[in-house]
Amino acid sequence: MFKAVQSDIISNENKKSIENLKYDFDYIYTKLTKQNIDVENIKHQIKNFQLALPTWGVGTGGTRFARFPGIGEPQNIFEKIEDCAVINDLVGITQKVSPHFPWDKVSDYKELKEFADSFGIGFDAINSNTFQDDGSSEISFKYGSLTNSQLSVREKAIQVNIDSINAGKILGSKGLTVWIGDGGNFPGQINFSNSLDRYIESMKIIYLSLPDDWVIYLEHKPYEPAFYSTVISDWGTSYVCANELGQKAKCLVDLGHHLPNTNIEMVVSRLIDKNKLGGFHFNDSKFGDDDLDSGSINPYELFLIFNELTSASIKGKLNNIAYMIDQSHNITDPIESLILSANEILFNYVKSLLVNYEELEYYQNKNDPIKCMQILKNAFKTDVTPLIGMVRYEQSNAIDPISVYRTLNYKLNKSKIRKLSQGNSSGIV
Ligand code: PSV
Ligand code: MN
Repeated sequence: MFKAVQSDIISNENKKSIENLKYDFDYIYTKLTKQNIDVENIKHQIKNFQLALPTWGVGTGGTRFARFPGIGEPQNIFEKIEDCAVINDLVGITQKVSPHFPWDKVSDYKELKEFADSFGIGFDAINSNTFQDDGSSEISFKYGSLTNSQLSVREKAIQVNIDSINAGKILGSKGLTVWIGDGGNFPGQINFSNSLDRYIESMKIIYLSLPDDWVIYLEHKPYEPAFYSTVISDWGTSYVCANELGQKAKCLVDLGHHLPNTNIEMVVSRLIDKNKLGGFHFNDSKFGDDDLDSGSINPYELFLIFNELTSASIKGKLNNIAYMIDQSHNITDPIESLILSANEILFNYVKSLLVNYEELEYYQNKNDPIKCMQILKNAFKTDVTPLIGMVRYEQSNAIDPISVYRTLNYKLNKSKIRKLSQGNSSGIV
């Protein structure tokens, strides 16, 4: 198997920080053990945590105003996988990549799978793109895809999804994520009822092509690109549709896809209780679907979401949850943003493992909000960096991934081989 980052580079860099790490680890080990927390078990959970990287996330993103491509940007899915392999070699929890078809152009899926295999990278959920086309065909997604009033357009959108499933079968994926941008910009433009009926009808046809061991993730979003109404606008609509489709249909929660002030952790709890939570697209935001780096604005929210997941998991209420990142890196080297985001997500997951949920429930039942808040805050304030660092050290990943990455001059080296991406027009990738 190829290593995107040579093992000796990582081990040499690790040598520089191991002494400090051991000191910090011993401290946290003793502290947590005194609180009756099984540190070995937490290390085990860290080793099992997996988070998929989006292929579109390793390219420089942009807004509708501009895009400023960075040097050494990946130009195709093969180069994107190479960048994802760099991240995985450093952090060790991102073994899978979530592609976007037909955004990612592939002529031979077998060749792609072999290439990814050679780096130890697998494929997570396939994202189907029916929110865009080049406008050259009369059968266009301009006025919607799966909900379009024209049967020919709906059929085309259904086919994109079936093609995505077929591609995913070759790649070893087990899921399809469907997000549609369908909606309207003007009151009266869209018949709310007819468009939802058409969505369900189209999705039922796609569902028939879904293998039994797959999950179809329904991703909702309140607005954008349509600014007046969106067909699958909220988790309630998503839940209703997932129920109509059947057991293999689950709801996907993208953290940016909620109206301001939505209590996302409560949405998560509701979906868990109804056995309809499928997975996440992690990112952070201040105003809307900003697609900022996970945990960069509101890490406490991330922690509270993981509290719901961890407490449900302890009660045996959680099935496989697909964790994915979905961000747009407009001004940073996407590799650095993804490393730090993977860290933030993992940190907050690990912090949720420190909460004593029995004790929390005891104080909830005693109606003691201060004690409840303290239990959560104490876990959130605990620095779990040494626990994660030690697991990384033991697994030959980087104790400090960003500093190792910077020693590689990776993008500068790649810029000699990869040409500067064309144009600085807007768009995600
Ligand atoms: C839409 O905003 C979204 O969150 C969907 O997941 C898309 O597939 C992704 O972003 C990429 O644009
Ligand atoms: Mn998303």
